[in-house]
Amino acid sequence: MRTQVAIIGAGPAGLLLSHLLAAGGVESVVIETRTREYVESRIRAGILEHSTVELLKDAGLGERLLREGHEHRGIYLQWPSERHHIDFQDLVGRGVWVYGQTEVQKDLGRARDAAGQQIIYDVLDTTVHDPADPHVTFTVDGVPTRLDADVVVGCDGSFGPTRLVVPGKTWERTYAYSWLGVLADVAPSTDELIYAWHQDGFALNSMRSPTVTRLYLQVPPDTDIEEWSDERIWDALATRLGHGQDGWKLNPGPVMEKSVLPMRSFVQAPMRHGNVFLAGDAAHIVPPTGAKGLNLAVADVGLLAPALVAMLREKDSRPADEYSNRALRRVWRCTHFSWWMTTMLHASNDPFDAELQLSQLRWVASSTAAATGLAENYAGLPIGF
Ligand code: FAS
Ligand code: PHB
Repeated sequence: MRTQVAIIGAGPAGLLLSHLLAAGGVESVVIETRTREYVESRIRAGILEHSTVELLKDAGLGERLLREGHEHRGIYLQWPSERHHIDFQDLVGRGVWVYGQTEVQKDLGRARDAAGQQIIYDVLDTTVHDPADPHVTFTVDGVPTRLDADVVVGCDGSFGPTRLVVPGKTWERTYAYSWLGVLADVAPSTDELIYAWHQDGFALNSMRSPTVTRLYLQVPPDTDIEEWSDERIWDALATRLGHGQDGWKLNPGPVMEKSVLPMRSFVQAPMRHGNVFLAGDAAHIVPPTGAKGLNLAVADVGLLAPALVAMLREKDSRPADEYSNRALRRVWRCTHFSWWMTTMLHASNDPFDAELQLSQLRWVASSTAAATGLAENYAGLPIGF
């Protein structure tokens, strides 16, 4: 098999890259180790930055998003007996959209089907060879297969193989806690997201639709989900989110899914070696507190797709040569912001930390300058920042 761009991974980065390359007249083949059903059913991100929505709209992928998604002006920051709205629209003139990654994934899959995109699911033993003149080998239906390409892009997520053929430096930070994520079949108890600091631990009240709520609890990193009954989950959420405070009530409901998510920061640089590139979680991981993971993947692809079109169609390699440095500027900005939100909001056992966190929260809630800093990072900096 031969193509211009071999894309490893059919997550949002991989499918969006194939979509934007095709729009630029560049052919690709996508290979994916899981089934399509599995990829589309993974419950992950829920918040799209303004620039992500603009890019998806410009790529012809915004119709259902604009119809079924919900635009939010901002978020609430909360700590015991206080809740403050941070209005991104007022502060920086843009908000964010609530639209689940599962829906983005389905929209991308349908668009690629309509375009006749070749996506090979259920592959095994993916290996990238010869970064200078790359090809990919893998097994599908028991048949060893070779895919030759001008370029290989690793969109293979946090544990994919492509990163291993891109030499460079890595940075990693793990956190002393994880998130317990809950999907509940109940109307959200709030109009916009509530990020709550509490001495028992952080809690987040997010959502997916007018009838489905998404919630998270800070838990110890080695938490066994079996230790958390639905009742215990709802009790902890009610305590941390301020149920009964100023008349506000948390509506409990049937839990449809619950899982424990690890928290870590990871960056690999550079994001290119020869004609092998990295995009999305393959190159960087952020703790989800800043709602940056999916948006960073989109931003990488928003830079890489035109660079590869220039390289392969116009024989202009300058944008591809600049890709890694330009992408990493945003990666580090989002890595810092995700670390800042995480360390500001997650309880530790250190009373000094607690005072620092509460002071920072009071400052952000009362200072336009501080709130604007949060707003411009959360709502998202322009692609190519
Ligand atoms: P993805 O991981 O989505 O896709 C990579 C794809 O490559 C996968 O489909 C994988 O099966 C495939 N692959 C891996 N190895 C392969 C191989 N050897 N051969 C072929 N294919 C291979 N972000 C948020 O903003 N908010 C959240 O709440 C949030 N929650 C998350 C929860 C979990 C459990 C995880 C893991 C991530 C979460 N994220 C969240 C981050 C997430 O949304 C990612 O940022 C986003 O999926 C990145 O997209 P991709 O880079 O496409 O990586
Ligand atoms: C989500 O809805 O899944 C979500 C929202 C905001 C975050 C993390 C996750 O910071």
